[in-house]
Amino acid sequence: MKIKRFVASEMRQAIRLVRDELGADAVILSSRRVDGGIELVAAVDFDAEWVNGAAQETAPITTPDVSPQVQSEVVTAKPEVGPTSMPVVRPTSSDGHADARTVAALQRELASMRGLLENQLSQLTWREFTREQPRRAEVVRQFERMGMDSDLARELAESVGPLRDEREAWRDGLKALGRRLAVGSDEIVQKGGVVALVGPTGVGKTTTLAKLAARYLIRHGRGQVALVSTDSYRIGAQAQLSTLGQLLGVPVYQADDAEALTKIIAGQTDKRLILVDTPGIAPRDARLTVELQALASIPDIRLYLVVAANAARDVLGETVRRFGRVPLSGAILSKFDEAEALGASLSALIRAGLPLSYLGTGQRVAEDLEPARVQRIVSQALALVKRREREPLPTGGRCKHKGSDRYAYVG
Ligand SMILES: Nc1nc2c(ncn2[C@@H]2O[C@H](COP(=O)(O)OP(=O)(O)OP(=O)(O)O)[C@@H](O)[C@H]2O)c(=O)[nH]1
Ligand SMILES: [Mg+2]
Repeated sequence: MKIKRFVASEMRQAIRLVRDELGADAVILSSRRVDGGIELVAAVDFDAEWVNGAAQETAPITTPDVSPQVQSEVVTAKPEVGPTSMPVVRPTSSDGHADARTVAALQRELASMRGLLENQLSQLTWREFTREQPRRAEVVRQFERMGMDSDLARELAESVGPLRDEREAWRDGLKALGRRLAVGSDEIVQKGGVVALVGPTGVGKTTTLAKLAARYLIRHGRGQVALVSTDSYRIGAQAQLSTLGQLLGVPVYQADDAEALTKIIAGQTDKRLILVDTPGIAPRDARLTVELQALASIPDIRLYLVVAANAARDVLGETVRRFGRVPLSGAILSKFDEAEALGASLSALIRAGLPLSYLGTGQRVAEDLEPARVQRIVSQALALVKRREREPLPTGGRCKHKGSDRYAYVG
């Protein structure tokens, strides 16, 4: 179990700190006003076994009823980080021992109470905000229609100055978004080097790799690119890359571990760009950190995270957070052409401070990759809002794309 103390000037900010640091599964154990704001104590990875062990060592102080078979007692926890001691309400079964199911039930209860509290709090602050700053509130609403995270929408709206009308406020909001969105400079193709694409399964890593190779060939000619597959898990992965290599006239190598990869790279002295394909790993896969660290240990390698623009908000946040455990040089947003909204992916990247280098805009290898440009991204995000409002998604179905009708965005 990891317990940590957070201090922030207001509740929303404190909750965000907890989320960013401990993730969405964190449970808030206590909150109180302190000098300079709010103090929250939160925990993650609630460890039922540890609780069980500690239960036997500590005498109960109070035993209020929690359920017919369950009682609770107050004990002092030994946190890994944060305050030296802290009261924790701990469940015990009728024979005096905590059981995992009870702990899980309490965790769920706490999480739903936290949800309720957060909801009420945000409704209250939102009402106040709308009354006091209607222009900024409208900017927040517009960003939320784009699918941006509410907190980020609020932050962007805060940077909107005193204004004359709504249009100006919105234009300022979009400029603030443009400033926050870091983009690359086609640097993989311009600079070359050793580049590995990492990311969850099926996001388009191998296709993007081939697109980058094709873009490099078009720009710099043949003979300077090599592809390396490190995917020895999946049947067909090597064959997929070999086929793409043959189509592009580029050599393809296979590396089964970091040592082999280092040797292959060292042997490619005549190549200016070495592109390394990796197996897809789910963000919560236990192998993730080990695999990423092995890859990051290769000399001079640059890691780019591929995320799919059409992935769910939670998945995007989790992906960026977990893959961000090793230094990433940037992100590539694939399936840009399939996204119904861009706010969630942009929010995740902005929150992580990860520059967006390329956009995958379709399945064609030679054509469907663009260096990321702020104006293009923001214009598309606005066009998608307009399209969704014109053609609402039928329940359970997908909206058909009918060409892009873009708002003008001047960054
Ligand atoms: N529409 C669209 N499809 C894409 C894009 N990029 C990749 N795809 C498709 O997504 C599917 C998966 O692509 P892959 O490149 O095999 O994905 P991957 O991340 O390498 O998959 P794993 O190796 O299994 O983890 C393929 O059907 C691609 O054609 C894109 O930018 N837009
Ligand atoms: Mg692949």
